[in-house]
Amino acid sequence: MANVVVVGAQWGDEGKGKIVDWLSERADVVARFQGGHNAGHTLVVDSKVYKLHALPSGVVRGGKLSVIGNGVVLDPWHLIGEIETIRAQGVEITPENLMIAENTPLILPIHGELDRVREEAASKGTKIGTTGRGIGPAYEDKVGRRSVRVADLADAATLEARVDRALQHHNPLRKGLGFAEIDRDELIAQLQEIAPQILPYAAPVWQVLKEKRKAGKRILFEGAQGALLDIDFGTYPFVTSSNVIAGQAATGVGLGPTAIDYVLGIVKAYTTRVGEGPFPTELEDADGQRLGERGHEFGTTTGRKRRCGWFDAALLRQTCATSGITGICLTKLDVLDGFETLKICVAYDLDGKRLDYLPTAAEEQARCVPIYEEIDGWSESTEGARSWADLPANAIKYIRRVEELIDCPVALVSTSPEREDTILVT
Ligand code: 2SA
Ligand code: MG
Repeated sequence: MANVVVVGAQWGDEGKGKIVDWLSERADVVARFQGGHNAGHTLVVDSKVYKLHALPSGVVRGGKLSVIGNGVVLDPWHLIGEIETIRAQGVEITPENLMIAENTPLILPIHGELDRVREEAASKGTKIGTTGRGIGPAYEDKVGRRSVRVADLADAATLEARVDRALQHHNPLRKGLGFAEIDRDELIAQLQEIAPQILPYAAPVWQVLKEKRKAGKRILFEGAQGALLDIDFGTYPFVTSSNVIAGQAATGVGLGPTAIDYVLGIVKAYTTRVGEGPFPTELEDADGQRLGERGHEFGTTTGRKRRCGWFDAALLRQTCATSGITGICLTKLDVLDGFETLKICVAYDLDGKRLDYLPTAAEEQARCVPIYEEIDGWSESTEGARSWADLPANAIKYIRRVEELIDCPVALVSTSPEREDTILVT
């Protein structure tokens, strides 16, 4: 398979890092196409743990080109810090193996501040539960045509003009919030100081990828967050500020949709969500606690506890459609080991009417009651299973039922964070 997009098909944290790493062995280029350092991808390679936020997972493997595409919002100070951390773990990062699209918008300190202030001021019901990394405000500036982009760092006059434009918006906004105005010269000086560390990685990514394709090289598109956090198709407004779904892979690096050959959806065998917003199958009982404990469900970026619940096939049918998912990888199956009975949400009850999808209106979403199907669990351990034959019969039944309900084939099953503990379903 030539060019593969990996997307989270739930609310993120489905275990994309491991699968991207596993697939990157066969790829020449690994590209991030949306989000920023709100992502948290944990990789375990030869028992060494790498926690990546802004860097594509390909960096930890030698001989790959890692790309940060224009669909990403980039905090240059964070990136340099992350590069230093990963370098200290023995990984080589150079302008030969890392490229940043010149048209990538930057996350500035004002964005992080605004993000956190808004969250603190919000009350229950309006709070989003963001990562506080400035992602939303940075995307607002991109769409508002007032971003400072990577290429602007190269020319003093352009940089000044861009900063002035951004501050024309931000300073009055800050005043309204009771904050001190941003000193333009200070911000320009900060950007000029970081510029020489960022610019060596800047490249016309769209052109580089065009040439790579011509040369028959394989591109792996690494999604962050999950399809239900998509700005258009997620549980709006409790979403992130980028398009997360697979179509963004093309726009987010500068290739056309015809460059995508396969979309792999990463799906946890149950459901988790970090942050606020609707979650129909959420469990606030001992079962939910058990999923969280056994699954080590804490955010990689913020350490926040993730909310846990049963598998929701109705939501999956939706994300398989909006991302055009070709096949799924089912992860963390072992967390379900030992449950006597498992539940799968197959549809919702809305005022006595059966719905096989989650309605768009927030107020209707809140009234949806999951309709569950019960399925027998298994007592055996599936942790570390590497073939179909290693799985208990009931675990196979569970996987097959999931496949049937979401109407999408299961291509891979992951049974531990170790890359070898993966079952290729043929
Ligand atoms: P933001 O910061 O503006 O993108 O937040 C908006 C919503 O998107 C959710 N979001 C995430 N959900 C799961 N995982 C994410 N990444 C980190 C991780 C999260 C962490 O991989 O563990 O460490 O807390 C991620 N990034 C954004 C967020 O919770 C809001 O609901
Ligand atoms: Mg994560």
